Order: sequence, then structure tokens, then C-alpha cells
Amino acid sequence: MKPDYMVIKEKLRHKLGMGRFEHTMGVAYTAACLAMRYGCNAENAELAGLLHDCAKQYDNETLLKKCLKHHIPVSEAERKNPSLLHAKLGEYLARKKYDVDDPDILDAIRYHTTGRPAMSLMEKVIYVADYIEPRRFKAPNLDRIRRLAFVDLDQTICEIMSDTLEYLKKTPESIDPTTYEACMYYQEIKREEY
Ligand code: DGI
Ligand code: FE
Ligand code: FE
Repeated sequence: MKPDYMVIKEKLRHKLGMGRFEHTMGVAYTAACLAMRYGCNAENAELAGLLHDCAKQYDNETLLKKCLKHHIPVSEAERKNPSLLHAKLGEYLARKKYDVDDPDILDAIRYHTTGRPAMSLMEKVIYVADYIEPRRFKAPNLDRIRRLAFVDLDQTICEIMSDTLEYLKKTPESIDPTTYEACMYYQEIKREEY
């Protein structure tokens, strides 16, 4: 059965707090817009956006416990920074609880926090939508990055990843190798273009 967007939306409204639910809706709509711009399935992008943070309400201890219980492998970086696990557990819940079986949507949820090298278009759309949705206000250069997102998707990814790594440099031990590898990959792609 196809997952019902409106049913999932109402479930999440009650599960996530008000702020996180607003963020979730912002990501869903922004992802649909980016999908229209770049030519991937807008309905799937909206659903991936809706579900990307569906495990975000759990604290670190609960995230670790649930991952253990469901046999979700936890990397060393995730053990040290369990909040990263909301992406992997979110993918699991999307599959098991919300009946999503499209691997494109599931991967976009799974990699939305760290990104990864050679992301699919759907992964890029969710990664970028998560950062630029209208309720976000903390990141630097947001106005420029929001405009850039509709002009050059890879350049946008490159800049978001650089800004994220810059922010994480304050606590270098907290950086997941995947975040670093992804950033290097997109910087290299952009260098090759020039
Ligand atoms: O769940 P959201 O807050 O909407 O967004 P997200 O899933 O992208 O998580 C954002 C946070 O994740 C942001 O503060 C940066 C952080 N992050 C990204 N890569 C890494 C990371 N945190 C750690 N510790 N290590 C990483 O590699
Ligand atoms: Fe998230
Ligand atoms: Fe998010």
C-alpha cells in the first residue's frame, strides 16, 4: 500500500513538538519545490521531507537503545554522537512504521544529516531543503544559499558542507568521517568544473 501523506502528517504533528513539526513541513514543501526545479519526483521528495526527522524526538540514550533493539549498526562516530542516529533510525521507522519502501526516499532520510559522496538527486534535494527551509535561521549566509539552491545544486551542497564542517571544527572529535568525505567529494567536483 502507498504511504498516505496526510495520515503520516497528522501522526507526526502529535509526535514531534510544534517547532520540529513546523520545520518538518518546511522541509517537505521546500523539497517538493527543489524536486520541481531539478526534475525528480516531487511527491516522493515531499514524503521524504515529511519523514526525514521522524526519529528526532528521541534523546541520545533512547536513540542508542532503539538502534540496538532493531539491530541497526552503530558506527564509532555515532556511538560518540548518538544524535546522528536520528537519520538511520528515521529510515528504519519510515520503512517499518510508515510503510515506505522506495529506496530513493529511504536513502534520502538515511543520509540527510551527514550527506555522503555521490548523492542521488533525491538525497541532495532533502539535504539542501533541510538547511534552507523557511523556519531555519541560525546558519550563516542563508539568504545567499537559499537563492543559490535554485541555481546550482552541487555548489549549494559544497557550501552547506563547508559551513557545517567549519561549525563542527570547534569539536573536531565529533565529526563523522562521512560528513568529511562528502565535503571533500563535492569540493573536488566543483574544482574539476572550473
Ligand atoms: O535534524 P535537523 O536539526 O533538522 O538537521 P540535521 O539532521 O542536518 O542535523 C543538524 C546537525 O547535525 C547540525 O548541527 C550539524 C550536525 N552534523 C552534521 N554532520 C555532523 C553533525 N554533527 C556531528 N556531531 N558530526 C557530524 O559529522
Ligand atoms: Fe535531521
Ligand atoms: Fe531536519
